Amino acid sequence: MATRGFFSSRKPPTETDARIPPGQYLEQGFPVLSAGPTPRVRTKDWSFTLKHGPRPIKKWNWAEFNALPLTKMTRDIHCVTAWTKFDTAWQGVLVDDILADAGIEAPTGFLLAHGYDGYTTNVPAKDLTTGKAMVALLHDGKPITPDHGGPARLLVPHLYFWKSAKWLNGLQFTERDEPGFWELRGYHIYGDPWREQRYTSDP
Ligand SMILES: Nc1nc2c(c(=O)[nH]1)N[C@H]1C(S)=C(S)[C@@H](COP(=O)(O)O)O[C@H]1N2
Ligand SMILES: [Mo]
Repeated sequence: MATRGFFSSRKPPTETDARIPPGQYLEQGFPVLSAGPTPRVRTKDWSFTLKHGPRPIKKWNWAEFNALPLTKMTRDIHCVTAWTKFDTAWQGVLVDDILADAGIEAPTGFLLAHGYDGYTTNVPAKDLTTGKAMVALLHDGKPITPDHGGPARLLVPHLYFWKSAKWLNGLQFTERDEPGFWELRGYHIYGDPWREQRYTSDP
């Protein structure tokens, strides 16, 4: 057997490695992860409500929501179950544009996202605004399939993917950072994949 140099068994870090957060692997497919059965929401029955606590600020039906400015976002996504998928392509309405249409600025520092399945997840307002997040309506140029959260899902690509609530039907400003479905069951309150914030006890 030939003698190997010190580092020859290790490949030099690549651009690909630099895009994969610690403890993640690169996935080519698009796994489906849902806590329960897939709700089938027809667009004619769909609505989206923006709330401040219990108080509705504004409600949109499908046609009204689709008339808001559409933005494209292509981002890497990171699931806490350890897969990372590169360059996922979405189109939807930036949370900034939803707030602008409602004529408000964030009234509190925190939000809860709500899904038609009863799922909730908390995200700080600063992580949903300034172009960081959208309510996605299209994936790869086509309507989002029901298993991936269609008709509409939240996309918060810089946090673990459990923050990207599927079957979205509302965003609610809350006075405090209130843990959602997975955050109450042991997942981290914030969920930054680059700091590997998987579980409640992670710093
Ligand atoms: N409404 C709702 N949103 C949800 C979930 C869910 O069960 N219900 N699962 C979350 C989890 S844990 C993950 S990893 C992603 C998975 O999205 P995907 O099925 O499109 O990969 O959706 C998140 N959003
Ligand atoms: Mo997940």
